[in-house]
Amino acid sequence: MVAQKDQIFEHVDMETSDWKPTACILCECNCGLEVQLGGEDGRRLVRLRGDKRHPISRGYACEKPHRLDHYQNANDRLTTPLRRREDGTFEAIDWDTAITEVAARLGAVKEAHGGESIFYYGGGGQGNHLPGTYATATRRALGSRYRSSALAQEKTGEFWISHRMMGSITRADFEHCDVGLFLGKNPWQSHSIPRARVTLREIARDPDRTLIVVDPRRTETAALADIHLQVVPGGDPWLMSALLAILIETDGIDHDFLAEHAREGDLDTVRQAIAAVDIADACARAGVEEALVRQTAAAIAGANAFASFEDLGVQMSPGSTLVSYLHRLLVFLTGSVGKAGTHYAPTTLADIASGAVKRNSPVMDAPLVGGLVPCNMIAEEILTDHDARYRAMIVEAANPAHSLADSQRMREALGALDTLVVIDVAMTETAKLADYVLPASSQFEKAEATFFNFEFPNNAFQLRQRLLDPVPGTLPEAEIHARICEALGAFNDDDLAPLREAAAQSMEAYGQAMMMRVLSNARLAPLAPVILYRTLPLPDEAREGAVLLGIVLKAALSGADGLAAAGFDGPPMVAAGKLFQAILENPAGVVYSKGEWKGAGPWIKTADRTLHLALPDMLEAWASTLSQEPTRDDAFPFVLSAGERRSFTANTIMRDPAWRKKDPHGTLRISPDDAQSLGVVSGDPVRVTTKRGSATVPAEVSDTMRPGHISLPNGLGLRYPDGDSMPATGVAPNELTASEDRDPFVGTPWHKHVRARLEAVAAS
Ligand SMILES: Nc1nc2c(c(=O)[nH]1)N[C@H]1C(S)=C(S)[C@@H](COP(=O)(O)OP(=O)(O)OC[C@H]3O[C@@H](n4cnc5c(=O)[nH]c(N)nc54)[C@H](O)[C@@H]3O)O[C@H]1N2
Ligand SMILES: Nc1nc2c(c(=O)[nH]1)N[C@H]1C(S)=C(S)[C@@H](COP(=O)(O)OP(=O)(O)OC[C@H]3O[C@@H](n4cnc5c(=O)[nH]c(N)nc54)[C@H](O)[C@@H]3O)O[C@H]1N2
Ligand code: SF4
Ligand SMILES: [Mo]
Repeated sequence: MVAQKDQIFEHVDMETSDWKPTACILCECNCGLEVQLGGEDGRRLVRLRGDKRHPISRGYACEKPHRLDHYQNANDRLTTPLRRREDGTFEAIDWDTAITEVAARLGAVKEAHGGESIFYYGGGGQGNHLPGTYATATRRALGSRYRSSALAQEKTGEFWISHRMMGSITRADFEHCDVGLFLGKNPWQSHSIPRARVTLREIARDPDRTLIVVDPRRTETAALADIHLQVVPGGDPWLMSALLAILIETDGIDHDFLAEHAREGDLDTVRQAIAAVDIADACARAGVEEALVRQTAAAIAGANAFASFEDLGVQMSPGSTLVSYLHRLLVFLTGSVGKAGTHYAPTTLADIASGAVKRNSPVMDAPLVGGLVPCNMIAEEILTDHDARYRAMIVEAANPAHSLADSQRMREALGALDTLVVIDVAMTETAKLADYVLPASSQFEKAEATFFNFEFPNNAFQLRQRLLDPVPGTLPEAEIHARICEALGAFNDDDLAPLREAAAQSMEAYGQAMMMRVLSNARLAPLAPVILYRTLPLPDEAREGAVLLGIVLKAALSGADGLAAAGFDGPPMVAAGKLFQAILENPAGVVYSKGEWKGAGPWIKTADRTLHLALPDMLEAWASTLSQEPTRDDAFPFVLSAGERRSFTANTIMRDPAWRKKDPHGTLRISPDDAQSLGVVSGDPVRVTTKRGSATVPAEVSDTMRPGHISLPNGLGLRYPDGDSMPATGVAPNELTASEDRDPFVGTPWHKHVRARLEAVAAS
């Protein structure tokens, strides 16, 4: 096998091959992989490589999935349900006991305080979104109304702004852009766009294309860029202001596009707001040369196709929602929607990226973007004597005791619940606090999929099939939720019998029975996911895909664009049947939607079908930000980015530190100037202190860092068994963060902007 450093293009004849199709579970790209199983028991993922047949990744894979066996065969896999004893230790219990007691405990909470006091967190990580779909049945059976997930500490600001301005989210086509901008994003390491390194290299190499990166660190992506705006941490609102002001000053906006699509009067309102920007002052505050900002504005204004992507560097920094707004102004003012190489609204199968606000949270009255409670408020919604507080929680495929701000407070909140149920594959930081831990089969021991399907013009979905039998003692989430719903008495065999009979006749009969007996029955409709799972006859290796029949039907009924063009045509039932069949028949992924670039019009889904450029609350926040003096805190002179994506980080999916081929301890990156003032060299221990906590970590002196800026990696500080001990590797970033440091609009955290101080520690 000839393996290049970060991608493998090799053809394989599936008919005769022992390479099996699957996908990478370590980031949202979910690149298609092929795997060879081996080892003494045949259960090791011995060789992995990119799968050329995957419609989006087309053979691409980075360095991380080659070591996925550290996930599948980790030493801390759970193999039996656990119940907490009075003294805080756990005892193993059988599944029947576990399900009966979990249903009884949650049922009692519902009885005493109402089902809405049962909170649901998670539902899926980077590689597994089916648990969350089955959990909707359990939630409905319990009457649970409030939920959240990691999206409510990163993307809700962007979704909310996009929804208000355009009525839909946007993504960008970097493959065909001639000017590409990454704002607080390091795709070389974090990916999020297909085949990231290939695409980045192509843009960088081509003299006619321009790669622009806004980042305080000279990241791997910034090092490739034509223009690197090395902004001061938190300086983005000023930088974006300057860019917009230069665009207006130089008349770099797309008048035709705006005349056609912008709401009447909005452009004038926005122009007035921009007129208040003092360009030189804004550049100075952002810490970037005005000449470079002018060069950037000229490149963007002159682009045939401008693509851009904002991520955690701005979404987890002060002014995050404002920056999401200013970023969209840049996209819309330059008319960068609706042509190849610009922005588009993806056709998704399941709506995981909604920006709509339909109600507020019960205690803090916070607006719930996409129905999600802001993560930084969850502890506050528990640690109160408010009647409507959350009393119980189900956490599934997430690790909030580690991943949410202020771990100390999060532990306190989880401890204050009447009942905490955790569904996971490993004994995580959150599982350790649970009353019941339910062990899930791994993502290679069941059928799995994600709804991170955001591509255009061809959009693909992959139902990965089961590669291995479940480890004894574990169950797929579909089975866990079906059993909980049964134990709650939500449905019984009599409800299922007609569906089973219909299934024995034909798919048509089954579809009819589903429509007549389940979807039009108020009691059973909410349980459709687990009823599908219990009754749809599927081969073992695809069994957990049952819920997708409901999901594709919903997509077909809502008239999702592009399904017919991809061959899934006919009335909704027929189209859905064809698509479901295709999903089962193409375990390496299938194109479910094909589109064409037709201008911005079809994607503008606001009520009046215009782009809303002037959002009064954002204009107000902008004006007040521009008039603010930069804040300083001499007690905490550094800005810590707590949770950087590096070569071997993958949230907390990979717990085994032996996985990491680079940076084994998770260093603190610091600029040469700061290291010199502190008197430290690479490898020396330093103590980093914030208002919430303190940790000691080896320094890595790096000329990629701006003075005053330091960073720690994401996903470290996990304890993992090593013989009889459970040592921790690296620093858990959220021991250092505070939940009140969050965006005023949507409550997203400022994890990339944590005030800190540093001291050298004498090596012992
Ligand atoms: N290797 C790896 N890849 C991953 C993940 C992983 O854990 N490991 N996680 C996945 C997930 S869940 C996500 S959400 C994405 C996140 O992907 P990214 O957002 O790219 O990840 P980060 O490294 O957290 O932050 C990006 C950059 O923001 C910069 N930054 C810090 N402060 C500021 C600022 O004030 N302004 C600007 N403009 N930039 C700033 C940092 O220097 C950093 O380079 O990555 C995904 N991909
Ligand atoms: N300070 C700081 N905090 C951050 C960030 C940061 O940059 N800085 N980044 C944030 C971001 S963007 C994200 S997305 C979150 C991620 O944080 P979380 O949403 O908490 O998710 P993960 O760390 O990915 O944890 C996934 C969990 O799923 C479990 N798991 C794996 N496979 C299965 C399975 O098949 N079934 C079940 N039931 N469980 C399984 C894993 O063991 C793990 O416990 O972290 C956030 N926290
Ligand atoms: S980590 Fe992300 S980019 Fe790398 S192979 Fe996995 S899915 Fe693809
Ligand atoms: Mo994320």
